[in-house]
Amino acid sequence: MTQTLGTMADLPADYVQGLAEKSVIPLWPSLRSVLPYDMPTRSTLPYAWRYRELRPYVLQAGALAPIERAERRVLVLANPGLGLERMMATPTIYLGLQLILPGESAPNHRHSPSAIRFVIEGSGGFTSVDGQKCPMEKGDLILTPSGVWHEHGHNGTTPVVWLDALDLPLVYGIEASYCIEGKPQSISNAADNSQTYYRRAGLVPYGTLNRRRADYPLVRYPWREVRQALLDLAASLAPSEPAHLAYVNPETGAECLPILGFSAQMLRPGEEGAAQRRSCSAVIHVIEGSGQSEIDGTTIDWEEGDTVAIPTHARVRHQANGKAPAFLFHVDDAPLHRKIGIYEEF
Ligand code: 1HN
Repeated sequence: MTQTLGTMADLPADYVQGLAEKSVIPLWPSLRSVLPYDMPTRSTLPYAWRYRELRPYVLQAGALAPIERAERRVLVLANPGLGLERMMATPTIYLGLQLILPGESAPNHRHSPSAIRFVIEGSGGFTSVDGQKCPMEKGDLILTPSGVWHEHGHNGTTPVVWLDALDLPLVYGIEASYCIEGKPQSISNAADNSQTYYRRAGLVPYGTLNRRRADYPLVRYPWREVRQALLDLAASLAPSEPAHLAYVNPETGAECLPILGFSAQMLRPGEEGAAQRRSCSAVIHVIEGSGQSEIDGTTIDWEEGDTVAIPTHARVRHQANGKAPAFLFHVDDAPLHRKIGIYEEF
């Protein structure tokens, strides 16, 4: 093991200067900072955004920013360890709280980053995804994958707020983020695919057996059904087995988006959550209940509506409080880690 690497100060100033003028620097003084032993260097902090504190600001944005002048009315959840301007909850995950008021619409566009919406409150909102109108009720997950047209609207009577999660930090970081504006979509009157073609796990439209599989066959995952699936699963598991379901592409069984992965977990009252260390970064969003997460030895309390950032390689344990179960929505960059061959569990 190399114990002491040479530093810049060891080198003659004119040598360093001569290299810099040619846009070259020596590796060895910086090697350990880009390749630390055993554990990556992380700037991301374990951090909780508290919905109870943020909600008044979200609603105030409704008065301060007319939708026509905002395009998307969003407050960005920026990890304080990464710098507010960089708009990163973790190095790959962008998060925002988006508000849409009754009668408003947010115009049609498509972009290179992939996005999801996870509804926090309100009823009557919808996102149209390539002409498919997806109702947005509390806890529903809506996908708007890379390159797919999407616009939002609101037919209800109370404010709708949802959590946006995008792989924007990665796509922006590789200088590949851009957007195209479109005309309003022509919306089908049919129910979305979660209510028709992909009504139940294990059943797919017969025609998919013959044809090339769709990239994104299902873009809405209704919470009502996910919640019931978790309750049924938990009832049949041993108390030590986690009640945790991944959202996947129903035709391939693979993760539904290329970079970010999504899952839902039910923490039973009294459940001793197992401590887990994974290579990927993640966030949890509290759908229902309250509890706490221990992240690298720091305990963070949470309640309904809160969102918590989890750095890469952190040791994590989640526990529900009290007598009721807690339901968590997880976003992580495990699909990216798996694709590039760096995914690990410790
Ligand atoms: C976007 O397209 C939406 O469509 C929300 O609702 C947030 C943040 C960055 C880039 C694109 C949306 C976004 C976004």
